[in-house]
Amino acid sequence: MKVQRITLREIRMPLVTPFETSFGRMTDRRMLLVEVDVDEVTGWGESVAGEGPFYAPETVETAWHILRDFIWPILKDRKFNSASEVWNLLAPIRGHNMAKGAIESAIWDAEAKQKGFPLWKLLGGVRKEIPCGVSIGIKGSVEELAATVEREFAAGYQRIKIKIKPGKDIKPVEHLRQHFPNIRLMADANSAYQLEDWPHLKRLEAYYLMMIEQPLGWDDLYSHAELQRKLDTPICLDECIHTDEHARAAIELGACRIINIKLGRVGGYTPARQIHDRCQSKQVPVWCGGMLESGIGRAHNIALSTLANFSLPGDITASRRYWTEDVIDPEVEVTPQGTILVSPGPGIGYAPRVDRIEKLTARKEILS
Ligand code: OSB
Ligand code: MG
Repeated sequence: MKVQRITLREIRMPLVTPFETSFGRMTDRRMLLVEVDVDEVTGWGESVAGEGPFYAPETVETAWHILRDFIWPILKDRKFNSASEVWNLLAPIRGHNMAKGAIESAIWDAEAKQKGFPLWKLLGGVRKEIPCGVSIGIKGSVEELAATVEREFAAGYQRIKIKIKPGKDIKPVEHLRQHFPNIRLMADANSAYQLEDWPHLKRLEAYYLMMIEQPLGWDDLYSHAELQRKLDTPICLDECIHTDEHARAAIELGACRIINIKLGRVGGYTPARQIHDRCQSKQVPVWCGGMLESGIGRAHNIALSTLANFSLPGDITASRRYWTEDVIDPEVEVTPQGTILVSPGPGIGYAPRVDRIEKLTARKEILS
């Protein structure tokens, strides 16, 4: 295999509803899409880097720079046997997982299309239907939050995750538990707390959450291990796990009991599968996180979620929850049972709508 050409595009789309987390409020998304031409076949990937370095250090700008100035020079004229080798080819570049993940996943899509296979089968997936949960941003009032939960639950979603931050934590969780005693509920703090806040976090245990996601520092495994010893509720790590080595350390230190795997955060399918396999061998369940992706990234998340140890509902939901019109055909839909039926089509199984993508493109660069 050889990459003949890479097309970078930045597209902009407004979110159907603004999304607020402990690190900020998002109303529009800027997304970097990567189109790769590999041996006459086209693959697509999406970088999950944000506009600013507030969830992780990378941004759309840094991902573009790394793809153009460092990744392309490595891949240009380079022959390889399969997409599974790309991660190692990129090893000289330290970090920048979101830039790597965008192109690595696009090359996997191209390989699957070349073989006439669905990508999930090429990856070794075993699930034809994946369980879905929703992630709900911080709301202005508990009533507004409860109304949103009511709607999402009625749509079939199997678990509800709410974003929390200091001052917007115990009350919303307590309110939801009073109104919805039986739903599968969890909270994501996106690193909004300090270890000293542990007695406060302990109060959340009265509401039997499935897990608390990333309560402490974005790169602080050690404090999470201390916190996990004080809590009965499982900690799930998101931001902290950017490599397989971090996953190993987190599990061995007891810093979490569940891991959220995001393709972009770890750098693509090769590291995502390594982390998945490691967790499976240690009986640590995983689920697939989301980053408010367009349909391209969403389709990749679905493929990843077919692996056996993705046993908990992920943050992968219908296109219409985010976009008035998505960039893929068909759009991602969720069944009334809160599942996504995995597409049997080749590659990612959803066709990029290139005409629509072109219309949304704010910037484009072809590397060949
Ligand atoms: O922490 O999981 C997170 C969105 C942007 C950045 C970080 C996170 C999120 C989400 C949204 O929770 C998940 C989604 O619906 O795509
Ligand atoms: Mg998270």
